[in-house]
Amino acid sequence: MAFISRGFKGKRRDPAASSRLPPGQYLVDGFPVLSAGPTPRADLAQWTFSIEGEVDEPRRWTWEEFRRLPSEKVTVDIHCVTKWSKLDTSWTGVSLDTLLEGVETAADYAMVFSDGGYTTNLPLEDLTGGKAWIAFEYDGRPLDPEHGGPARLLVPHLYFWKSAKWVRGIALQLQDEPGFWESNGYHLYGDPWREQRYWGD
Ligand SMILES: Nc1nc2c(c(=O)[nH]1)N[C@H]1C(S)=C(S)[C@@H](COP(=O)(O)O)O[C@H]1N2
Ligand SMILES: [Mo]
Repeated sequence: MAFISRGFKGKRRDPAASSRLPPGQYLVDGFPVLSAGPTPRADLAQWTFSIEGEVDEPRRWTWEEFRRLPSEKVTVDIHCVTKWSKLDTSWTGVSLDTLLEGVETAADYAMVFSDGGYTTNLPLEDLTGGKAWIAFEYDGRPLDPEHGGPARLLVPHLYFWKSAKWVRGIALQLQDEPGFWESNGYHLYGDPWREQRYWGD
């Protein structure tokens, strides 16, 4: 063959990356900020994380207590319902398995709540089994307030609106109820691989 290979320029489709992209998603450079309201400024001296609702005894950690819990570094792909995805994002956080250890509950659902009033719902089993963290570092640095600092939920197997920023706790519930975006047309569950973006998807 006499053709000279010039290599590819411009947009290249990396097959390994595209197999990791759920339907309808594209890769984004940078890290977009999507917030439904202003960025709350947490006072760490007042900050607590709670597990409440249908529990034998509510649990509550101060920031110091929370930071003394064992944490993990995780590298995960994230997928926003507005169609951007980011591969291999790296976080440090406390596994929900650690926070829920020993909690006795009849609940099957969780309502996650945040400073500023944001809420999001998910089945309790989507928070356990190594699938969810309360993250406090991104790329080895304290989480930026715009991205949910001091701490946010990270539940990467669901659309990123489930990863509540400025998280303050979880209410365990016997029944599923819509949170903020779920009450405004977003899917109750939000699996990106099944493209569950909106009601009826
Ligand atoms: N408290 C709170 N958490 C939130 C949101 C929000 O508006 N408030 N937006 C959600 C949505 S729609 C997305 S896509 C991600 C965006 O996170 P980022 O701003 O770090 O990219 O946060 C989710 N968590
Ligand atoms: Mo989103």
